[in-house]
Order: sequence, then structure tokens, then C-alpha cells
Amino acid sequence: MKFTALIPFAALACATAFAGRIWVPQNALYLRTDGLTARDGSDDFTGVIPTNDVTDPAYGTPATVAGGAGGVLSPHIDVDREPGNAPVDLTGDDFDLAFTFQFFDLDGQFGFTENFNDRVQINILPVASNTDLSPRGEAGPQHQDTNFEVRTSPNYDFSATAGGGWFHAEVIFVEDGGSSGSAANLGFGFNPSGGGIGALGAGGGGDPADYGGVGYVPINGTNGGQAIFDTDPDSGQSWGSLLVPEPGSLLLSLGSLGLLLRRRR
Ligand SMILES: [Ca+2]
Ligand SMILES: [Ca+2]
Ligand SMILES: [Ca+2]
Repeated sequence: MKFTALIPFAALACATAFAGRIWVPQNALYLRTDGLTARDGSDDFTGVIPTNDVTDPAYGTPATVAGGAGGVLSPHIDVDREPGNAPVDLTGDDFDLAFTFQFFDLDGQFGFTENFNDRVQINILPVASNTDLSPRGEAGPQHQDTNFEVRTSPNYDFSATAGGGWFHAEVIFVEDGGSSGSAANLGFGFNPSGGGIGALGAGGGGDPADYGGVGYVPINGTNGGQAIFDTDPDSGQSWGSLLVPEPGSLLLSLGSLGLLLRRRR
């Protein structure tokens, strides 16, 4: 797969740089790790987490094996149906898909839903801003669903701790064998108001109609359309991914992005 084919150019055209950091709105970072052939759960959630270092030589690698590195920008987290919505690849067996992104939530209460076959893990960390991923409080409780055809809908409530603001999300989807993707309806979604959609804390039972697809309009089964994130009144941003080049390479990185844009035209 060509590197240039993986980059959402419209998003990069909107990307902005802050003191050596590049914010790419409305994109997640994605990596697929193949070769996780254990079927006893022992290699669940071991897929490589994307790095947001744009200077990583493996950046743009669509698939890797344990020990690899890199990340691919994806304008959506669409895990609904095989073969997948590029660059997300749901074909084959024995892989993990790992996504990271940052989002703003005004009151610190929100929820996710998933019905991914086979398994899912979600980690949420309050961070300083979309251009500073320093923690600003304790991480939320780690959510795991290791049942392959059960919808789970964890809610989060940071209102009494870190409060509203920016959050870093890390989501890992596991496939062993058989089909992969959503067992029914929306495979993975977000709701910006955690209250009222099941008990707060891990495992609330959400209606898929109350959750939106991240960065896309789902077309399979019940769903709430495209997810809506709150807007940060300071930056005007709602969700996306921060890329962090080495300080000395910022101009090189920006120049490379510009070169890609010119080549595309
Ligand atoms: Ca496995
Ligand atoms: Ca909220
Ligand atoms: Ca499966």
C-alpha cells in the first residue's frame, strides 16, 4: 500500500502546528498487528499501540508485528463489517487493531459502546489539551469485553475528578478466528453524555441508537449516525490526533507533508 494513499489529505491541509506539534483534526491513529495466533486469550490486547511520532521511520506502515512501531492516520474508527473501511483492515484472522485519538468533552461524562467480534479494551486518560498530552488526572477504569458477541457500553464520569476537558483514548480490538467486525448493529461508537444510558462505570447496557460512529456515518443496523464531540472553546477543536515530531525535524516534517500535498494534486 502506498504511503500517500493512507493520508487523508484534506485533513492534513487543515493540520496546524503548535511549537513542534502537529494537530490533525478528525483523524485517529491506527495500527494492525498480525500474527497473534494464540487462541487461549494469552495474546489478547498485545497489538502495537500507534506512536504519534511523525518522524518514526515506520510511520505509514499499515500492518506490523509485535515490536514494530508507527501509526496510520484514519478518518474513522469503522470496525463494522469485513473487509473493512480503508485503512482499517478486518480481513483474515489472528490480529489486533489498535487506535488512539484525543477528544474534548465539556463535562467529563461520556460513554462508548462496542459489539466487536472478538474482544475489546478501552483506556481513557484525561490530558492537558489537544496539543499537550500530559495527564491531568488519573486514568479511567480499564474496560475489557472478552465475550465475542456481547455488546458492552462503558460510561465514564470524570466530573468529580479531572472534570471536563481533553481526553486521550486508546482502543484495542482483538480478532482470533472466524468473522470479525460487529456482531450486530454499530461495532464501536461514542455518546458525549454518559448519564442516562446505563449505569456509570464499566458495563452499562447501551442502546446502539444512542451512539455515533467516530468519523463516519454507520450503514449497518441500528446506530445514532455520526458521533458528535463537544467543541473546545479555546481551540475550536473537538477530536483528532496529535503528532509529535522531534523539535529539530519540524520543518522537515512539514515540508514532507507539503510535498505529499503537491504530489497529490
Ligand atoms: Ca490471538
Ligand atoms: Ca459529556
Ligand atoms: Ca472472530
